[in-house]
Amino acid sequence: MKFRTSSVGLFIVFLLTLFLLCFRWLPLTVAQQQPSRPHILYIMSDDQGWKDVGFHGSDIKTPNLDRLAQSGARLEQYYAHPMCTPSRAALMTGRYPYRYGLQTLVIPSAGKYGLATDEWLLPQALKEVGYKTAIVGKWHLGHADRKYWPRQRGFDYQYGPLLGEIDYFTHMAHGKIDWYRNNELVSEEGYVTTLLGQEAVKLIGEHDSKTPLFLYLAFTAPHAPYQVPPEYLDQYKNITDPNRRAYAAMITAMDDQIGQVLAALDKRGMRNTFIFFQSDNGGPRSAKVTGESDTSGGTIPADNGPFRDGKASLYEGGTRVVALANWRGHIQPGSVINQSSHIVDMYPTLTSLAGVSSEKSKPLDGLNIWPALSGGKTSKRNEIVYNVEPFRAALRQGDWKLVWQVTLPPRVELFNLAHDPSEKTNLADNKPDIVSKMKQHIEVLSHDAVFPPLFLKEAIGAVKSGLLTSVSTPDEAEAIENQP
Ligand SMILES: [Ca+2]
Repeated sequence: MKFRTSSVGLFIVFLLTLFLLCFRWLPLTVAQQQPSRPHILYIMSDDQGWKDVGFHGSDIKTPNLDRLAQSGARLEQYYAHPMCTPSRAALMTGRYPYRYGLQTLVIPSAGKYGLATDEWLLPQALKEVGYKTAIVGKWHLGHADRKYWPRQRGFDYQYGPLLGEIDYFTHMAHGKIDWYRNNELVSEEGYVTTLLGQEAVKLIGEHDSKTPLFLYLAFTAPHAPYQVPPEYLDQYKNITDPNRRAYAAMITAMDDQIGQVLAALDKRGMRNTFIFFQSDNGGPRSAKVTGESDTSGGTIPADNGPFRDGKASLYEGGTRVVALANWRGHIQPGSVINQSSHIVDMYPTLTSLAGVSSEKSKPLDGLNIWPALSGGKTSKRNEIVYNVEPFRAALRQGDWKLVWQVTLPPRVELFNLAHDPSEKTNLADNKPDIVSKMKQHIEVLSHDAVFPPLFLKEAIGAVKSGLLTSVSTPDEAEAIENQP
């Protein structure tokens, strides 16, 4: 009996110890895995080259971005899509753009389509759990119908342009002002980059810091046209090429505004802010893709460092973009993340940090990369889908990357990115098994792609209405021939 009593006592002590251990262990685990939800500042630059920041060794001055990188994490294998619209759509949906028809090119200024309204967007998800949501900057996910506008897609507040490219001083595109505040056209004076920074500062200044804030600050810089106030141009007297000089100055002007926004967060005591910065695609390396404005006065200014080609291309120069994450007390200063990640990953990463539990989104392509950002844990991502289009596709699996031009004459390239990040040596003939396996996987993915992409659908419609509804005459042909 005595023996039995002491056994029961020991058992109770064991249970109590276990309980206390669990009690102590649980909150620690929760604190590590699900930190208290932060404010979110998501900064996007437009068409910035991978190398065009101080922390990648550029001569372009970006002291505020450098400071964020030094006190946070650089993501050195971070991918986006090669152009504006698909990248921004991927951020908003957490899903690859081929699933909803935005995989090809960008929404042109005369385009009538937009991001499918049955997608459940990031601001909608964050708003549901109490975030105040604001976009300050470029949208480029549909402008011809209000149903595509940011205020209709989950943003409480909107300021900036809807199109892909505007004049930095007149805020116009093709003779029309493209500058809105909360869906109303506004006529304001000022340089676009400065106006966006000032608006973000004002918004933070007026924000109740007890309410979590999601601020999507989407600069148009340094996208063409290469325009900048003289005080920034004066900082680069050493650069003789006019395009590179203005481009460098535009990036420094943006960095200045980022500094102002960071100061505003500090002033309001909003230290618990997760900050992410990235370019939406690689810097352009061809005049054909700099935009609609004339950039022939100098060189193509963006520098993608060691990476091949640039904007619009599926090579690394178009898709591997400059990116950093910063969150005081949660991300180790000076971290370098060498695991691959993709812009679709930011949706589940941010919604997880925000504590979103609803499953209103369609099945995500993105994976939560917080474990990799916070503690260097291995990401589950082993595959990057660069794009799936009717005429081309690219896929990365591990270190292998397949670039496939499907149209005749077809071209298949296979690179080992670990040994050949500049994609110089095509190994397709040496590794037919890998090529075959990766091609098969792309074909499987292509069955889920919207066909034709919305750009081509609308372009075909425009061509039909133009070419199939009238008869051209020799006089018209002559007039076209004689056009300046
Ligand atoms: Ca862009």
